[in-house]
Amino acid sequence: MKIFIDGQYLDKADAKISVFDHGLLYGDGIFEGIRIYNGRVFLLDEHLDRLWDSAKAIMLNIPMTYEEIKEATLECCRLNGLKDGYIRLVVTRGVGNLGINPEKCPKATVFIIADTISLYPEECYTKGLRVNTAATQRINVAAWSPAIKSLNYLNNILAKIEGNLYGAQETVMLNQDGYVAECTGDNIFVLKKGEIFTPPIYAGALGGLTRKVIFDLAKSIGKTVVETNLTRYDLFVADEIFLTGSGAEVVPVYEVDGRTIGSGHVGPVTEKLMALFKDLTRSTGVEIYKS
Ligand code: PXG
Repeated sequence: MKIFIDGQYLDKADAKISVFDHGLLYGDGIFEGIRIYNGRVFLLDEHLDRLWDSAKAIMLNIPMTYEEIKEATLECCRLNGLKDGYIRLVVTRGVGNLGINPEKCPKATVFIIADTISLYPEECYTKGLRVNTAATQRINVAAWSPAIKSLNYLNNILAKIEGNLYGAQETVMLNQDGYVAECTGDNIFVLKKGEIFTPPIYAGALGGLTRKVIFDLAKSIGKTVVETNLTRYDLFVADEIFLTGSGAEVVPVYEVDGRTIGSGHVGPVTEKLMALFKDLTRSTGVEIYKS
């Protein structure tokens, strides 16, 4: 396996970064998790746009051009012969000293891993997920915005630990006002009486690219997604709930905090959107192997 680090394609055993890298010391950095389907990188430009937005928000200077990162990403896929898989693109603050000051880090570190992906078991898509709500609140948008796809996932991990203790497969996080923000690694959608709802970004969610795709796919079946504050009650009484993310794709939820959602089976709207999403992933994206 070849991994890109700062301009070089290295063997996995040699792909190492410094213990003085602030990405490691402080979680000071940003990343993207990107899927490869059918020889194409799905939503590559959208991921790169979000990477640049995250960089801007944390005043991180990406030491490569957009085109250079795009090409390095595709080259990583080629060198590893991938047709389907997962790309982890990371930009850290770089090597500094043992103080938090980012000004002491002269150059950001860029690395790109392209690998196969271990999917959720098939049962999760046919039956759905059992989900709980964490006591750990989502970070406040005024502290550091969850819209920044930062390397600091401790907030999500604390919620995930609660989910593990509960025996849940995913975990809902609420914001400081008690409204639903998102899950630890996915956005959340609720269907009630034919309408689709999702929390707004300012409730403490990442602006998920899969979330955005769902807005478009919903429109294609004549439905508008309404961005609005949701409470746990709204989840309990939902007809259907599904989660979205590059990793999870579109995955149904059958239970939240012990309450069965709708019929307890995958609902018709979720099923339709799952099928449309699958078609889209197989038919669009940036080609890795141009003939
Ligand atoms: N919220 C959070 C906190 C995330 O980490 C999403 C929402 C969905 O965003 P996208 O743009 O992917 O639709 C994420 C993304 C994994 C994995 O292996 C997780 C994500 C992405 C890729 C892989 O768990 N989460």
